[in-house]
Amino acid sequence: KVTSDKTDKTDKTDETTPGPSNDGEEEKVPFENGIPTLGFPSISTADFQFNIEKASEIIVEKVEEFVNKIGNGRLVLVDLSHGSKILSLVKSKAAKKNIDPKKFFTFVGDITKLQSQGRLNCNVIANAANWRLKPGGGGVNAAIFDAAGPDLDTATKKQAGSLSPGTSITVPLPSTSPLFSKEGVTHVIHVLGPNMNPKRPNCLKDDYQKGCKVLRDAYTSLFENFASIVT
Ligand code: AR6
Repeated sequence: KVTSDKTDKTDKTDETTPGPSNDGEEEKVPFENGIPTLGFPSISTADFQFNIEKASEIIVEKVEEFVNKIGNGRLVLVDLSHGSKILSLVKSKAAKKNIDPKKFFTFVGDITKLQSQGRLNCNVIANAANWRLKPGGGGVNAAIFDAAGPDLDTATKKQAGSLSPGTSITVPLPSTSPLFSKEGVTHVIHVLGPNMNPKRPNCLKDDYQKGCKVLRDAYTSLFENFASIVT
């Protein structure tokens, strides 16, 4: 008798399958939609070359500070791959804190396709922006501006022409943007983190005292802006 008729994929080498990054554990993440949810990338840790160990400490510290100040809202740290170092560092540090796992979790997927590919509705997403708030340039910034279409650039320009490191700005997305209509994203929050990459403007040249302060300010600003949308 053949007993195994399971169609589940157990191949954990599949890097493209979106979902909660519970690596091998039972799925615990609730997929209820309609809950105010911020999907955010790890600010500054790729192109801006910020140390991921230090960044993971700051993310967990700031999540712990804000997770109970956002009503019934949720915070979700997103990255593209199951191999993401920042996701695994944050996951293990958050597990040691008293943080409700329904209100904060990590998620593997493309932040511009969370609903269509990952069944996770984030009504707000954060962007790791550049100081000029310009489309393109690679990373999550290029992905978000591409997915949102020209509406995002127009709406962004109405709010501001530039950002200082450690600050963020909320941009309501017009309903004509595909990111709104296909993914249910109503707001994008652009965040400018500290830059440690000498090839980018305003490099902090390894000054992590300043860098950590700017990254803390960036997450404070992001989570405060999310709180003012949802509470
Ligand atoms: N979905 C989810 N996460 C992503 C995606 C995506 N589509 N794309 C990248 N990430 P980065 P930074 C993750 O480099 O370090 C730009 O050129 C990525 O794996 O986008 O703050 C801007 O114009 C990483 O974990 O942002 C700025 O000049 C995280 O997003 C500069 O890069 C941030 O990576 C900002 O650099």
